[in-house]
Amino acid sequence: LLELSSQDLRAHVAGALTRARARSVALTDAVDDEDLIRQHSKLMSPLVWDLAHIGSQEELWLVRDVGGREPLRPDLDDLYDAFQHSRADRRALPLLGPAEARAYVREVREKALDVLEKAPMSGRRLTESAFAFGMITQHEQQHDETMLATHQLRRGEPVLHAPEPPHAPSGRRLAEVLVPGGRFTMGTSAEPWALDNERPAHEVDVPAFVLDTTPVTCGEYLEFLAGGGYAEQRFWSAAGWAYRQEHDITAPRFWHREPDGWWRTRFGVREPVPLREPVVHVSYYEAEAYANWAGKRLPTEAEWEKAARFDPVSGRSRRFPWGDEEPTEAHANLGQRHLRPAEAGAYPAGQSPLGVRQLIGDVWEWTSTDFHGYPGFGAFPYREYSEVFFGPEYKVLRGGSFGTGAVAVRGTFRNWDYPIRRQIFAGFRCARDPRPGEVA
Ligand code: AVJ
Ligand code: FE
Repeated sequence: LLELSSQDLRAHVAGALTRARARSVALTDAVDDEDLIRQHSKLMSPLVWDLAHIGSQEELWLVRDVGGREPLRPDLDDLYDAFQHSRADRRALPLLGPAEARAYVREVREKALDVLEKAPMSGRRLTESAFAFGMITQHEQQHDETMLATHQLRRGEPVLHAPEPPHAPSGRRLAEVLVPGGRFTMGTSAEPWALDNERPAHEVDVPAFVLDTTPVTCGEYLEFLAGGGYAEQRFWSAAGWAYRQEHDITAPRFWHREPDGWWRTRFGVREPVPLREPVVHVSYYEAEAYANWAGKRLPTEAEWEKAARFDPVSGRSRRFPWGDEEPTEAHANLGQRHLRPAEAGAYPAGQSPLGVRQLIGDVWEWTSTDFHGYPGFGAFPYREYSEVFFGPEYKVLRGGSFGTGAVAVRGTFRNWDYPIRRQIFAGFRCARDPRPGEVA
């Protein structure tokens, strides 16, 4: 990215901003005004809040900070500050209405594109300006994924439509692979749009482990249900069992038991639970219980990243499982191109050198690691991006989902959430220690 000429860099940034905006517009134009201001769940903001928040952050970081321009709407700073108001409280704020919010984000975008035309795109300021544009592009895509999760929570007729994802190719495939032990480079100091928590690059020794080549499917998860997975405390951690009991959780979110089997609701469509598709909308605690039931465990974050980035031939950590090229439609199910995960085993072109598939896209994958800064972590551009979340109450998720924008995920990207959360597009894959004799 930083090797592009300043004109090409401007065009690249403008393209990424425009794609994010097309998605935000599609997500907010899909419903009527009443739906935009409604709070569909206390876990989520009204869609109209996300929209204006996207504009407000863009005003702060691009128009004011990079561009040094006068504030457009300083009166909005507090309203759209995520730390001032919890999601559940945002509905009651004197928010911009749908038409005002649309006009506001358009006006901010015009100014931001003007800043982009005039910003120093070479020399020392380049890295900083390019990062600010990258951060804001990713921020919009992250809120687009959040808005997609809000769509999943809304009731009513389907309003979003997309083609079906590809099937998995037929033929035999290994169910698990051995990832050899040894040091690898985790995190990055080079990726220009990496956020603070992905930095810096550092060496980690990861002993040999065995990893599933695909995420756990709904069909496999149904065996856990049928095998008493939700009924037997021994599969659950203490915190997980308390949560399962308190909320009487007996299946993934959006699943319903009918006389003829298990069904689910997906963006307003009722359909039989698809057996070959990765399970989605499970909490960390359910993932952990499944892994225990299966005689396995969840991967650590370092294991996940080693499987996704380490090239055993060169010994180098790459940007993506398939190499260093940006994701294409052939590599991964990203960006809401499809409205569901693809069958387990799909996207052979996106597999890692060891044959691990769908690490990027389809479903976010719970890891067993708490969210912390890497050795040498430094917060930027503000502590609230990630540092204030470090600690044992958040678990790290990796790899992105079908709803994650391609610019907002990579082999080093770290997401985090509470272990009880199920409205996000989260699934998991299992790992285990090698058996005696399994390591050469
Ligand atoms: C990285 C997805 C946890 O949505 O809370 C959006 C991203 N940060 N606005 C979130 C984010 C500020 C963040 N996650
Ligand atoms: Fe935000």
